[in-house]
Amino acid sequence: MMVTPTPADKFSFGLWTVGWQGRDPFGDATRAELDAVEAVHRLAELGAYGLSFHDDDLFPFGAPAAERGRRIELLRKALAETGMVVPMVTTNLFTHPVFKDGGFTSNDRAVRRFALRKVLRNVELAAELGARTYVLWGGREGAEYDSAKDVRAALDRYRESLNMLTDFVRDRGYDLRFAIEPKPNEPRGDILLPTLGHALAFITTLEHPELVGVNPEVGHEQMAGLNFAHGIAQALWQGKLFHIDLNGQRGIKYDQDLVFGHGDLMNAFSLVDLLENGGPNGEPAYDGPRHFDYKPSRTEDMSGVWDSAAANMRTYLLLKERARAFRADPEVQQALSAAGVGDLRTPTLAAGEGYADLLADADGFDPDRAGERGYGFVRLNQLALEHLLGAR
Ligand code: GLO
Ligand code: NI
Ligand code: NI
Ligand code: NI
Repeated sequence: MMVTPTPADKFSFGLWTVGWQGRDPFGDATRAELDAVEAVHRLAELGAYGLSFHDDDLFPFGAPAAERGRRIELLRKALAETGMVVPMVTTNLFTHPVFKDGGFTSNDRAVRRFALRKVLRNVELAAELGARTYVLWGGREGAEYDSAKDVRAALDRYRESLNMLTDFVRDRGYDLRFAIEPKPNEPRGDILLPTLGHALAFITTLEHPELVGVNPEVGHEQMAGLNFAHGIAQALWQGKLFHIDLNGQRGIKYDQDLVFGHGDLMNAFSLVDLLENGGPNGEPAYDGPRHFDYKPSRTEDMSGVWDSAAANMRTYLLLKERARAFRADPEVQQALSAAGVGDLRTPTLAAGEGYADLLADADGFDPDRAGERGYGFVRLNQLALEHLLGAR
């Protein structure tokens, strides 16, 4: 079984994940600061291929140009030494108090202009480092009180910012696309563009929708009680899965950011099956980074941090292997066929058939008989579960 990650698996990590010091609303940091250069080396040794970061993960907020440049050079050197790449970059528009009412959608216009400048500068850096995706997580874009935010005006401002960003990459000729990361709440009481579906609908209103997709996160959709694998299927169907944040979440509660699979394991299995086997002919349906956005629990010391980083990749590869075995099992193929799963690919109407033909079609369909059909979905799901458990 191949559970040793290699760069070909395209695993990437946020610098803020392994670098999380364990500070939460109730407790202080439980771990020391992690140096970016060390993170690159350790992740490379574990078999990852990429590192992503927020501007402020790499250099402190408001760092003078020289300090910013020095930190970037250190990162470049670590990348060159390890062969690691930077597939995605993002902006911190949430930590500094200036963003307490949001960045792009703050009620304060000067804050909005500052936020946009912060993003533009960092997009420049992303392009220089060869990133292909720029993620926008608007954690502070929202409200606690309905009367405090004009949601339609906020969406106008959100759109205005996105339109400027797509103009910027077009003018500069950057090979970079944007990915919106939805989240229903936390840190704001309610966040704008709370789910995948809201984000996909919003994107259709932009000037350059082709340059904007989504970066869905397992835990975020599950915080809204939604089926993550279904959401990913729709994002793929709309050609909008530009990036993905993998982690684990147990039910509708705060954002847990557990290791991938340490939450809804059955849904994680379906997700990996979809990503790896969901192409039209059973090939992968997604070829971007397998990016982990998790938090090593604050109970862990540094060796626990690296164990947890490795655990994400190992779980993914184990699920990939289990999904392969599931697809290769003749009994599964038979159960899929009995369940009519493949039949859904047949168009409902024949070629050239219109409503008049359909209405005239008395094909002797008997709804009562059709209503007696057993679909065998439970048997199929049990086969999936047994493959997942390694029982088959
Ligand atoms: C928080 C988000 C956050 C984003 C990151 C990338 O819940 O998941 O970690 O993924 O800021 O933009
Ligand atoms: Ni998150
Ligand atoms: Ni999360
Ligand atoms: Ni995320």
